[in-house]
Amino acid sequence: MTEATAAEIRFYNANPEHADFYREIIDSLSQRPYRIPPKFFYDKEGSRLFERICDQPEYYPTRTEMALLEQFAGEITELAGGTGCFLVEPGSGSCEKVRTLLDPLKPNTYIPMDISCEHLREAAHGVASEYPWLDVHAVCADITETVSLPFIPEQATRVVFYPGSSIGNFEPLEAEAFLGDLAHLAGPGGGVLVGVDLKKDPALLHAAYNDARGITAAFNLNLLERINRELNGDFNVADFDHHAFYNASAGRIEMHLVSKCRQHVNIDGHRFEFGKNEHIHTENSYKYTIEEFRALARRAGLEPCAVWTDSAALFSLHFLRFAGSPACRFA
Ligand code: AVI
Repeated sequence: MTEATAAEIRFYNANPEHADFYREIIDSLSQRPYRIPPKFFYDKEGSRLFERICDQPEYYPTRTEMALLEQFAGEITELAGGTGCFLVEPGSGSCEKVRTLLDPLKPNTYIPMDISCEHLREAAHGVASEYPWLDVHAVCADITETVSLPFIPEQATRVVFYPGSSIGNFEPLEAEAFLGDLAHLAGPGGGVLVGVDLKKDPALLHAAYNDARGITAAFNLNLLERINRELNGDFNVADFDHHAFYNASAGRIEMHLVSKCRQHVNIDGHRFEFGKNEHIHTENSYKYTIEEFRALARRAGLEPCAVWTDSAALFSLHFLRFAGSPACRFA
């Protein structure tokens, strides 16, 4: 379904939300250990809480990546082949970071994509009204499923922007497959710009996922509230704790929801048992060294062109090309 709206965006709705959410929650809680995919964090409230996480002093990735984007927008534009590309942003969220690129990169069309339709619509309208010269085609879809973008002309240069280290929320093999999809989306001559959180002192990582104001805890627990709201669940949210820690051997932050007592929960007539201290594993956030990530990208069919990092080596920004594209000047 597509519709033109007053703020001059085009909105495509693949309607990803309800049916998938119901099926995947019931399936996930029908197996032990319990595990729910992190993509379900992002209903309207979850998206709002995630934006608040990004503003917390302990959560360094957002401000560090923004500074890198501002500092290197000129080089990024050069690598993108100059102005006039079709800029695709899977998982665009609030569309904040892309604003650092729009003036220097001057894309022909911006294509934000997100699973949270309402949030996407608002964010896309915001971009369209702030940048009246820009065509905005918003696509509401689950980006982990195959999505086609037939409105991009065959000969257009495509740049795929995937910031925020969301790549870290995939298991490494899934990340490789997903990067392979991004490589094909960019195609020969196109580019993929990816933000990747770096391995670092575990104390900094621990603090980033256990902020003092409890916003990350609220974000994690909102998953249970969402199940109650949308799937007729009866989780007593106060009977669960947020638990986040760095698993050094796996190179990832893990987030869990821990049952404080023995209890059972009903979701639309399905009954699920929880022992005291039993966990629902809700997210992994993998951290990579620059070389680990470059190796992953190469396996996905992408050639590393450039990488930028901050002086404290907290975060990295990679520009990659479809393997077989003309050589990268910054390689
Ligand atoms: C979206 N993603 C990259 C965030 C992360 O850091 O893994 C999600 C998040 N979870 C807790 N805090 C932030």
